[in-house]
Amino acid sequence: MSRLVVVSNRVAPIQEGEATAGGLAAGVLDALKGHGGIWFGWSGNVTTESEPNPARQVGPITLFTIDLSRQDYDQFYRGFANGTLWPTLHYQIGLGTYDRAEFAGYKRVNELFARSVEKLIKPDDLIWAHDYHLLCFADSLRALGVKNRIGLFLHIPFPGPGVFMTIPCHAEVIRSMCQYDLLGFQTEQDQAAFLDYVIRHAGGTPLGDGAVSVFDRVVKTGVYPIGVHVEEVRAQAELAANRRVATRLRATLLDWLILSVDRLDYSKGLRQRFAAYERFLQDYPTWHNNVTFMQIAPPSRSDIETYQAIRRELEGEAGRINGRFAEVDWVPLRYLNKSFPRNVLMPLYAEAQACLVTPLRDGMNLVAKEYVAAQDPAEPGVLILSQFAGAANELQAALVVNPYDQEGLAAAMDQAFAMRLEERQERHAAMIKVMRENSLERWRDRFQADLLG
Ligand code: ADQ
Repeated sequence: MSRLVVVSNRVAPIQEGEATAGGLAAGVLDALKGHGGIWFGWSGNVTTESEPNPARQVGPITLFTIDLSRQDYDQFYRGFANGTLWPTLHYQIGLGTYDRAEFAGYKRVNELFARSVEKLIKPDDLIWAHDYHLLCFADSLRALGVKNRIGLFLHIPFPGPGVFMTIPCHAEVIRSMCQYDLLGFQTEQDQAAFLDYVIRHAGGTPLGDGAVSVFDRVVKTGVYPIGVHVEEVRAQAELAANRRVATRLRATLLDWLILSVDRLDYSKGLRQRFAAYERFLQDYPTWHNNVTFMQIAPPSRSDIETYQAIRRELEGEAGRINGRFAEVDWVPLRYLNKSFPRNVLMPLYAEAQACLVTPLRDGMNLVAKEYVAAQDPAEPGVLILSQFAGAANELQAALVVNPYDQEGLAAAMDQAFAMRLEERQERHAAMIKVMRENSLERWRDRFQADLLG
């Protein structure tokens, strides 16, 4: 069995004995716990030190981190990764910016990662990189003569060539991506979009089964929808010790709770969701005094202007909507700019009769899966899910909506509250079945097997 070397922008702050973290971290940790291995990434610190930090051992996993300089952070992280790639890969081309110096900084940090990782690896190690921060990482490793199998899993969407080509250096990025042996995507749509670019615009020849011959090498692609630990989520949701906050919440509520949980990000469709809730309150007054919409959205990437703008706007909108509809004894919208630990969050999911997950685009969206997994199968709530979340491919038994359609979303909220128990149970059972099949274990095992093969 080859040793696994995981490389991601950040290394999760793991401690032995603590509850497992979300998505990426949980999957990676499982993979590393089994046979041991290395996890490498940025420490999250911006310093003037160029020395790597001391290695840290957590069980069989060795964690290696480096710091970034201010210039690296600005050009790589705030710049090309989150100012160019993130918006464009989420189809938000109007929000994308481009700067040649930032792309140079992005490549420089990918090279820095490669030089650091090269010192740690043995010839038969399997190298598994994650996400849009590392599109040029395999290219940098190859330049150092590394011959290992190297794979990348992209957690976010990959758009069609028409959108991707708005990034001025698109051809160079694609050429670099093709230095990976395996590129994993969340959905068939993302895989097809990538192959479309490579075949029609980079001279690639399809070899069948997702493989393509391009730039004098063979690149495999595959679809690996990321999942959650279904039983673990339900157990966390039910555990009495975890339920204190949920019980307090329930005591302050009227009958119906709609919950949303997101990082505060423009791709998550919060602005459109607030507008749809206002529409719901306007068009369905029978629910007045009986319903609460609770949006949990801790700020993220708050030193980037587009993120400051969405935060300002939502604060204004929350106040305005409450001002328009609230009564002395009823506040229709609760907006919380804070994060909750998972053991508190899972019982909150279980408390909500409906969950609104309405991103404008999302690679997968694990909140949708966690919400379903947290429900009591005898009395499940209803998931209202954007057709543009990767999760919609699997969770077809959700109420699938178009996040741009305010009236449609408002009607879905009404439908969710009015839905008979039997229908809720049927929809829930169908979603749990797919989620058990596409488990986190399966995601990890299939990717690793394909990278090895
Ligand atoms: P994210 O964009 O961060 O992830 P998502 O998958 O919804 O989005 O969430 C990841 C984890 O963060 C979940 O486990 C969730 O519980 C947790 N989380 C989110 N908001 C939270 C909050 N307000 N408080 C506490 N915890 C919160 C990226 C991609 C997704 C993809 C994942 C995994 O953008 O499309 O599903 O990676 O591949």
